[in-house]
Amino acid sequence: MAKIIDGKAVSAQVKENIAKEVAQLKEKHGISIGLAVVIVGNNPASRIYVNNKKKACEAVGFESFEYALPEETTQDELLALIDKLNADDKVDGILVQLPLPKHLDEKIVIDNISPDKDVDAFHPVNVGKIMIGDYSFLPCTPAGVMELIASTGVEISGKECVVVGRSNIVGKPMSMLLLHKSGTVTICHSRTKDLAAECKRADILVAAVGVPKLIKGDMIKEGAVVIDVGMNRLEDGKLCGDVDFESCEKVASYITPVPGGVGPMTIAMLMKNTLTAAKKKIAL
Ligand code: L34
Repeated sequence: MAKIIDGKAVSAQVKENIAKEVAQLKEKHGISIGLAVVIVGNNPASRIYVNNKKKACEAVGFESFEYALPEETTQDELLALIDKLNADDKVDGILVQLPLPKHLDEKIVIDNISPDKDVDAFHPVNVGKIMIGDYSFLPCTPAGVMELIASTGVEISGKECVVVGRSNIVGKPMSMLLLHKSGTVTICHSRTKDLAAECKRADILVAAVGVPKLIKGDMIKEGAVVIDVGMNRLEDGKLCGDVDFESCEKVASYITPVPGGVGPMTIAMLMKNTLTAAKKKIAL
């Protein structure tokens, strides 16, 4: 039976360390650190995630500024808000919760966030830095996954790492972080010919495709580390990952649950990036 990786516990530890540093910065430099969180429309899942981010800000000692905009907000209105936040000294980090309503262009919105305040690391400048291993800002979800793998003590170097999913926010940056730790990385996606065969080779498997319970126990290698980034809401309202937990926990050595796995780590890494942004501002 696999050991369960406790994302809540690991994230609590990360946040505790951040809180200590924030308290010191306040004392020594008298600064306060702020995160602006922008949410457009009424996506109930986004609302939960944004609330969790605000709670985390409070826990580590950041100020959070919420901008909850109506569904019918125009692109120009949203860009005007971002300009204002880019120029606001109280705001160290800017997060625009995705997905945005369909009439808004996510790419243009992200391009307009100042790269120095881009605590999601979604801006092309920061994405480029990730490619070359310069982590000014960590991509939150992949960085959280790396912390969870580190918590198991399993070495990445030389291991077969399989990432299922090729999104810009998870799959691609995830693959880069594993590569930088000298894993042998395979990226699988919807056109992959034999997904089961690819997964079966993985010492470390990261599932981030958004297909409920896609990865079954008979698709994974005995003793694999299995990380589930999936956050699917079933019709009964229950959350479910991309990994079929019941069958996989019998085969894996370590496995993350959903909820309580990667989600809380994404938020902890967002806090870390916001602290990084604030420290850069005062050139620490
Ligand atoms: N801009 N948009 C931007 N940045 C992000 O980093 C995100 N993401 C994804 C969606 N859109 C984004 C998040 O914040 C996914 N995501 C996220 C964050 C937190 C949690 C899940 C997804 C989370 O807190 N998960 C809890 C369960 C929450 C629940 O009950 O629904 C968990 O334990 O996994």
